[in-house]
Amino acid sequence: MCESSGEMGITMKLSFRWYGKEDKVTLKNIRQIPGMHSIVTAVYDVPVGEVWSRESIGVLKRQIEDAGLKFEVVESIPVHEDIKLGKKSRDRYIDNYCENIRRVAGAGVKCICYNFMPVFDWTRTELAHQLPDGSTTLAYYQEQVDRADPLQGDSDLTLPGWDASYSREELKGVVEEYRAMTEESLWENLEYFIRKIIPVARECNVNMAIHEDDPCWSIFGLPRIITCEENLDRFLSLANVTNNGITLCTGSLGCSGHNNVAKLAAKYAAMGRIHFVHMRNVAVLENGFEERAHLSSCGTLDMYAIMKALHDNDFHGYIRPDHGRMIWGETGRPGYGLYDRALGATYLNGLWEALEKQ
Ligand SMILES: [Mn+2]
Repeated sequence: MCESSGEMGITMKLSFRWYGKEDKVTLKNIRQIPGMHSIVTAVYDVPVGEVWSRESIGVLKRQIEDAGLKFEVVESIPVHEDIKLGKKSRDRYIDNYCENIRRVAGAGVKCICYNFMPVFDWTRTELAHQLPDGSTTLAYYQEQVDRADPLQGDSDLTLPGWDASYSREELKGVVEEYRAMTEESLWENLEYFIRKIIPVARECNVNMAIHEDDPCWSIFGLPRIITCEENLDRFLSLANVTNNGITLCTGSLGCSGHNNVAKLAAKYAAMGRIHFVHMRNVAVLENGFEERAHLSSCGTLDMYAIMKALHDNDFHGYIRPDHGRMIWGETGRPGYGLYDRALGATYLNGLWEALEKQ
């Protein structure tokens, strides 16, 4: 029986995203990945902005603990668009958000991942781009994004990751609202939100961990602000307390050649402000990027250097393999199959063990 890495003292806690009992990847599967500590999941049965029922939270906790794993990370509690847009109705949604923090903290959750991206969340143009080895992966090609501009009337294209609950007209409406907004006003709305939620997180002993914008540049002229070192510094200074931290997503930051991810990992880990890490390798291309296998030589990122930066700066938060390719004939949710993410987890274990022992 191998020990979970999380039980061996102050070290990283290996985790794995699970989409609930509808997920083709089962808790049993996940439990058999060596060193697995905790499950990363969320309540999916209520609309964005509403309060999660204690019952649904309790069911998740029970399922996960019955499988021998811990329920300590939520990804994510999504932020309602009215909060990002700074509408009058935001106060109600922020109250709900605070209540969700209290409720998941009450169930033992220690870390909450969220993002502040206008409308589109993560953006890719292909979900099953074939790599030379026959595996398929998620990819982003700028020329395809340019063709899918939601405000171009003659374009019927949509992109994966778009919120399907919006009609085309609604999507146009909300995109126009954001286009009328500057980056500075998005910052103001983020600060307003942070000032309300961080005191609650402190009371509840929960670490909030904002996820960088994915990819870390503006899409369709919409403002995006969690994109680079300068902006991460600014974000952390909005509330200069441990509970106001980040999810370091190597793929989101690393798809832009401007970000030195290992350097950022060292800096923010040393400050004690990285609570959660998404480890993913990407190949940075002239016209975008492709997600790749975790191994450093498969992409642009030096995964060893990033893990070393975390290790050498006493990182002891949660870490999970981020998206995986589809391999060995597996089908399912793009990026979230079992096999390649499990290979990724094992690779991360190997890097960490070597760092511990050297
Ligand atoms: Mn991520």
